[in-house]
Amino acid sequence: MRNANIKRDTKETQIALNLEIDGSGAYDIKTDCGFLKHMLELFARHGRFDLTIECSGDSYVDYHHTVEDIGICMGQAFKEALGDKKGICRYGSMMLPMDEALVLTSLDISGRAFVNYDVQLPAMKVTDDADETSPMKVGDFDTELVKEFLMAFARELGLTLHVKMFAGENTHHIIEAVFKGFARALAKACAINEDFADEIPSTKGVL
Ligand SMILES: [Mn+2]
Repeated sequence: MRNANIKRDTKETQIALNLEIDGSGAYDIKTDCGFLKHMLELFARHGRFDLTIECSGDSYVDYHHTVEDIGICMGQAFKEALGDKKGICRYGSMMLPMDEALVLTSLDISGRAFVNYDVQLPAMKVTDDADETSPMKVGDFDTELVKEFLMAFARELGLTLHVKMFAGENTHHIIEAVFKGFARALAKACAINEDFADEIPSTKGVL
């Protein structure tokens, strides 16, 4: 069984997370960050990971700690569940359309953390006559937190991750394409290749 239980308690967040990589896409996500809950549910469903998360935290500040800390726990859970990574496909890519949005996710469970996040979300002007713009929110969710989530995840797992947006106008669609594509690419990379199920897919002999 490739699974992991992660507990993380800080003054900012309290998280209990349960992951089964070879699952059926069953999920139970408890966090007061509604948009992240929506994204994690479709992550579990599209990756066919079983995922339960209970998170309480300082969301009266904003969702920064909640999003980043869940990213940390997710990365730790995948790392622990994959163990020595024997037999995994290691690489995974997905070009994912979501209506008008089109996002490429390409990744390598390399043991080395690297994130290239090339996603240009629509920005809004701070005021009508201002030149200054600020990133969009989806509901009460700061969209800049998507990158924080992915960076925390990649750092803990040791994941090389490229996310590149090719088209998109609607912020909700674009971010949904990121999470669905990430889930499907990660599921491919985690999958066992039966042709070399006893091998670690690296000339170094270690990942
Ligand atoms: Mn949606």
